[in-house]
Order: sequence, then C-alpha cells, then structure tokens
Amino acid sequence: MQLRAIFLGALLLAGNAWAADAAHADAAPSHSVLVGGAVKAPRELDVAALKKLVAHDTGPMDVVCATGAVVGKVSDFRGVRLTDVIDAVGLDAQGHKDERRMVIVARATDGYVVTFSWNELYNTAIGKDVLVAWEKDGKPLEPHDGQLLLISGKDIKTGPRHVRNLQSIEIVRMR
Ligand SMILES: Nc1nc2c(c(=O)[nH]1)N[C@H]1C(S)=C(S)[C@@H](COP(=O)(O)O)O[C@H]1N2
Ligand SMILES: [Mo]
Repeated sequence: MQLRAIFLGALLLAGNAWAADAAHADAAPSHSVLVGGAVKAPRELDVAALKKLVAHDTGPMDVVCATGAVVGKVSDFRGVRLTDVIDAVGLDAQGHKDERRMVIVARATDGYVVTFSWNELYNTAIGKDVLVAWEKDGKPLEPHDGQLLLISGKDIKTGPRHVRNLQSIEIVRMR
C-alpha cells in the first residue's frame, strides 16, 4: 500500500515536471526582435543592439494570469522601452495625425500575439513601462523565455502582455 502511494506520488511529480516543460516546449528560443511594418526600414535588433539604448528596470512585480492566478514573482525585469526601440528604427508616419492609426503587434516564436496602440504607448502612462527585456532578477532570461521578452508593467493583469520568446514588433497602419 505504502509502496503504491510512493509510486503514484513519483508518477504525479514526473507528470507535473513534464506538463511544465510541455507548456513551454512549443516556443523556439528567441534571440532578436524584427521591427517591421510602417517603419522607415525594417531592422532586426539582438540583445547587444538593444543594450545600446537606455535601459530601464521594472522593479518588483507579479506576473498575473488573466484568471487572477499569480504565476510569477519577479524582483526586476531589465530592458529598454518599446517606444525607444520603435524610435530607434523610425516610425513611418505621414504627419502627426497618421501616428494615431498605428497598432503595434508583438509576436512570439510560438505564435503568441498581443497588441498595443500608438496612443497607449506614447500617450498614456502605461507606455513608459512597456519594456523589451533581456534580464530577469539580474540574470539573463531562462531558456524557455528566450533571450528577449516583452513586459507591460502597469497592466492590471501582467500575464497576458508578458510575451516570452519575443520575435517581432509589427507596426500596422489602420485604414
Ligand atoms: N510566447 C508566449 N508567451 C506567453 C504565453 C504563451 O503562450 N506564449 N502565455 C501567456 C500567459 S497566458 C501568461 S499567464 C504568462 C505567464 O507566464 P509564464 O508562462 O512564464 O508562467 O505568459 C504569457 N506569455
Ligand atoms: Mo495566462
């Protein structure tokens, strides 16, 4: 009876480990972010290129799933503002009214996608805390996060726009 319980316990533990791995297994590790769409010229930036921009830290924050579950406690994400990344590449805006049409699409290697608007990034307080990050808790990201992730630190639920394995930023001009 006791042996059976131990065996079942071990099976459960192994199952959990497998499930945790499987949850991340679909995503290839990202190593750079391609910024394209309504920009002057598309550009691919890796960690070294991003480190040439001004770095910012989120400070302590929770990663909270849309369900409300706290899925991560982080003391710091370090990266650069998404607005600084877009500005470094150069938005292709035809006058100041054109910017308002822009939707910013962040995509991961596993096909996970989230969106921002130009106004949200450049014209609300949320924008200042949207980072393309290469460091978590003072260390390079874990392999399952890739080399780059995106985080929106001021979101109510921070999980949804915590994009592991960030691969591209596309600027879409709405018609
Ligand atoms: N690339 C990628 N990022 C993702 C997801 C995903 O499926 N793929 N899931 C999101 C969800 S639903 C949540 S709650 C958070 C949780 O972070 P974690 O998966 O690192 O625990 O990541 C988000 N980022
Ligand atoms: Mo989630």
